[in-house]
Amino acid sequence: MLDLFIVMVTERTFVAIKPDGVQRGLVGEILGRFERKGFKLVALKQLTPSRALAEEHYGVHRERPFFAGLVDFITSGPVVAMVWEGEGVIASARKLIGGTKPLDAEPGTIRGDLAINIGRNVIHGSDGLETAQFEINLWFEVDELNIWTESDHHWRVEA
Ligand code: DAT
Ligand code: MG
Repeated sequence: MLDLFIVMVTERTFVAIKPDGVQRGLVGEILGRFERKGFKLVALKQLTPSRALAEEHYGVHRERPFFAGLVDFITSGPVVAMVWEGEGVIASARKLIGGTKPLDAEPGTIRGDLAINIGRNVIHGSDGLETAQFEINLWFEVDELNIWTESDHHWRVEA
């Protein structure tokens, strides 16, 4: 008999706490905001990115004047890389994160509350569906992504 399992994968996004966030002891604060919102954590690891990984991750910015400094910064120490899952998680994570320039980011957002400088803005989040898929594949192996259901799932998401 053939058992056929169809796994419905809801939207996922890639989020990374940058070296400044890790050095400043903000990992718990930042993780907590995504947890409290109700999104599901499906992958988490700490690593110091290689230059190759950083350059690929920020490839769209390769020609920008800040690119070299950005790669130096992101490879300077441990990063906490995550995948969060849930309906609308890509756009919602960007809202939780706030604008790129922390001084312009709204209070209540991660960057608005926890950062000052554009080059030290504590967190990265994918900016769209294709970017999210690209970045998840770049930072994680398939077997690092956990398929699970929160015990209180029905209290978060209407059945
Ligand atoms: P975001 O991280 O909000 O998606 P982005 O993709 O435009 O922003 O840029 C990637 C990162 O590069 C950003 O988080 C911080 C850095 N960066 C962007 N613009 C910069 C600038 N003008 N000077 C220095 N760093 C900059
Ligand atoms: Mg970006």
